[in-house]
Amino acid sequence: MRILHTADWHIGTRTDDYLRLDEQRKTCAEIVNIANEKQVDMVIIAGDLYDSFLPSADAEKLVFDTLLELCNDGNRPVIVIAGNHDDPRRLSNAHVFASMHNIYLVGAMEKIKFANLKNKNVVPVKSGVGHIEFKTKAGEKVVVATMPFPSYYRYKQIKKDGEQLGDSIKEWFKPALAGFRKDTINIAVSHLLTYPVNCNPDEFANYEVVGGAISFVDRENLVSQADYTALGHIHHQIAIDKINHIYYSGGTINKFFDDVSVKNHVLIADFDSKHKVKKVESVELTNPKRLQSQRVSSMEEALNFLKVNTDKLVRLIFTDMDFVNPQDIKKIKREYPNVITVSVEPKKISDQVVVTKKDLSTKEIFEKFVEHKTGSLPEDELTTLFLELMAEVVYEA
Ligand SMILES: [Mn+2]
Repeated sequence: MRILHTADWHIGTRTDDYLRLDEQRKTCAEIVNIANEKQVDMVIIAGDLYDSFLPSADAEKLVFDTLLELCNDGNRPVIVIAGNHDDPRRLSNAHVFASMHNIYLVGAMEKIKFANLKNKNVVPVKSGVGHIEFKTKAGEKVVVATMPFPSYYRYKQIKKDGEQLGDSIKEWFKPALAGFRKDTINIAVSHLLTYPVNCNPDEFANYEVVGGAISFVDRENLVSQADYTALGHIHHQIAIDKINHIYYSGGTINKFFDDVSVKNHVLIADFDSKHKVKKVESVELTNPKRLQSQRVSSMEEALNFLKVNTDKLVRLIFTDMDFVNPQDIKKIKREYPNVITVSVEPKKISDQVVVTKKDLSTKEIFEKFVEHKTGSLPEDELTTLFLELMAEVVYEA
């Protein structure tokens, strides 16, 4: 049994105002090719299929076309869960049609419905709340336990006093994990942040900013009896736990200019006859663009940079120029369609000390706000409560 694990496609996304759909079309085709060439038996997409709750018609078409190709005429199950960017209901609305093609669009923790498929390489045989079991022609059995993006809001629950999200997630995941058996290959799928993660401290600091420490799920809670855990949400490929096989596949697009060094991959996991992971292979995607933000102080410098960076998407920032000729900018945009943003910084801004909200932590912003309104700093208790609430809001967002 061989699975392909991918996540965070963010179909329909833009960088600044630049629509990335053409690039995503190529990446989707590349993923289909990999699945075919590697003769993958099953595909798992661990959330954030779309970039927004209301994807464009073009984004939806690309997703439907790609899922249909991936399922290989119903021979290869494709399991998709909702990420925080997906509207769980909108995603699962198409399940009623998708399931006839061996495609499963899971938005919520409910019983996964399947069609009666026959004479296909891998067919669904039974299901329950959050899980589904498949059987291959060779007789291998696979159970996939799904947990779409978990938040109190999505699971229609009110956070109780002293309750940790991580503990609740463990409870919510239970009915899905109940599908696992000793005689099956057991695969868990979710879209969340977990710790500890095996990445450099700078990256980890970024994740903490995104999720707030309160929103991280202890990886111990994910281990359970899964032979492989396919995660989404973090756009870098990370092996959280190589012994228990907990992986983030990473995304398939670089959305931000600070992602410059990130490469995109899918993961391919092979299971042996004893249901254990035999090998996990990372396959790099060649179509996602690299992004670079470049500061230049003259037109000559800009052109020299652009001549050797035609393969990247570029944000050009002119510094130390009193006046940039709009004709020159037009010319750059015409000759270098990969330049997606041009901006001009007023001279000497670097000499001034400007403190913006970007330089402050959420705690500092809150304290400054309370001090401004009341004349004194907030009590520690109030700050803690505020940060807890913020962490949940940010996590959901
Ligand atoms: Mn994402």
